[in-house]
Amino acid sequence: MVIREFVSEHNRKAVEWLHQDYDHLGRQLHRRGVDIEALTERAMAFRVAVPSWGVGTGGTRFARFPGPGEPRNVFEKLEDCELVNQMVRVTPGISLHIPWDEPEHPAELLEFARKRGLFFDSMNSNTFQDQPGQALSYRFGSLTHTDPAVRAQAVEHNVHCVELGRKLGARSHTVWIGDGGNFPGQVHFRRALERYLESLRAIYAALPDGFRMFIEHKLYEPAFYSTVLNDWGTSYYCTRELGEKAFSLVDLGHHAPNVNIEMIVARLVQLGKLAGFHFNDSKYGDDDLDAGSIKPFQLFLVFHELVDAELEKVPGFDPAYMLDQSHNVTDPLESLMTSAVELVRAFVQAHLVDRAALREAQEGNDAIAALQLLKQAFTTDVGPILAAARHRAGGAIHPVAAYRASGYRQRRAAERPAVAGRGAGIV
Ligand code: RM4
Ligand code: MN
Ligand code: MN
Repeated sequence: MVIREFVSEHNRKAVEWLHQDYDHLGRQLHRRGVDIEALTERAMAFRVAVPSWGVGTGGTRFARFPGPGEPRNVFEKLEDCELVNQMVRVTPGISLHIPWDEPEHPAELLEFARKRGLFFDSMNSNTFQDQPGQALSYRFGSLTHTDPAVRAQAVEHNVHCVELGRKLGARSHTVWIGDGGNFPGQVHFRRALERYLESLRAIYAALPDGFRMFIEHKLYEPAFYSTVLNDWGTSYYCTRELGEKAFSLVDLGHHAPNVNIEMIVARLVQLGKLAGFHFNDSKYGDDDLDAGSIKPFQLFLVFHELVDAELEKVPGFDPAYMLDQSHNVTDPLESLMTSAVELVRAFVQAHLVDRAALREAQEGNDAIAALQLLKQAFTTDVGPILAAARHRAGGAIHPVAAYRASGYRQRRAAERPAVAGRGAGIV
C-alpha cells in the first residue's frame, strides 16, 4: 500500500477523538479571544528543512551503531526525507552536505526531488574532514589555515557548493568550519580571523543573485581550546563586513550551557542579520539531541522572539529553519518527525502569547504578570491543533505510530543491505 493511503487508513481510527479534542480546545481558546482556525492555518504554513545527513544514524567520536535500512546514497536519503514529510507535512526542504551528497548529475537529483515534492534549501560545505584524493589536508584548518594554498582549496570547494546549489535551485550556502586551536598559543587569534574574512570574501564574491550566505559560529569542537568563529558577536561582525547577502546562523547547540540564546536571536533580528536556525537540543554542549527534548521552554522563548518579529513585520526578517541533530540511538526518521512536530508546537504556542497584555506588563514593570503571560501560552496543550494541521495537509495524526505501523523501516532494511566500513563520526 502506498504511504499516503496507509496514513489515511491509520488516521481513520484517530480522527473522531481528534475532532472532540480540537473542538474542546477551540472553545477554550475562544474564551481567551483566540481563533483556533487561524492558529491551525499558521501551523500548516510552518516549514523546517531536514538535513540530508540527519536521516542516517549519527555517532560520537567513540562509536557509531548503525541501524537497519540506512540510506546509502543521496537518492536513498531523499526517499527517507520524503517519508518524514509525508508524515508531518512541514519538511519539504532538504539541506545537502557536500561532498557527502555530491551528485553525478545535478539535473537528475533535482528531478528526483521534485517528483517527491521536495526541494533543496541550503547547501553546506565540508572543510572539516579530508576527502580521499584531496591534495592538501585540513588537519590544521581550512578557510583560516596559515598556508594560502590550503585556504584557496577550501575557498574553491565552497565556490563549487554555491555553483552546485545554483543548479539545484538552492537558496543559500552555509559555511561551518572546524578551524581553531587545541592549545593556548597555537593560533594567533587576530590573524586567524583576518584570514577567515579574506577567504569568506572570495566565497561571497561567487554568490549568484538572490543567493544568501550563512555563517555558523560554534564555541568549541572539534577544536577544544579556541574556534575562529566562536560566537554570535564575531559572526555579526563578519556578516557586517561581508555585505547584505551575509547572515549569521544560530545553531542552538553551539553555545555554552545557560547562555541566553533567545536574547541572541533578538539581537540578530534587531541588527537585521539573523540567517535562521539549526535546531537541536543539548544538555552539556553540542549534544545534537532532538529539538525540544531537554529545554522545551527555551525553544518556546526562541519562538516567542521569532513570532514577535514576524508579527511586528520587522524589515528583512526571513529566517531559514533547519533541524541539525545527530541521531545516535534512535531511528533517525522518528527523531526528525518528532523534532519537526516540537518546532511547530513552539511556533503555535508562541502565537498564543497575549502581546498587548505583555507589553502592558513590561511598561508597568510587572514581572509576575509578564512571566504568567508567557507561561500561559507555553503550558497550553496545542497538540490537537498540530494533529489537525497534519491531518488536513494529508499527514499523520500520530506520525511515529503511523510510521511504525507502516513497516517502512523493515522494507528499507530488506532493500538496503548495510555498507561495511562506515566508522565513527557524525554520518
Ligand atoms: C557541525 C555544524 C554544522 C553541520 C556539521 C555536520 O557541528 O553544526 O552545521 O554541518 O556539524
Ligand atoms: Mn549546525
Ligand atoms: Mn553542530
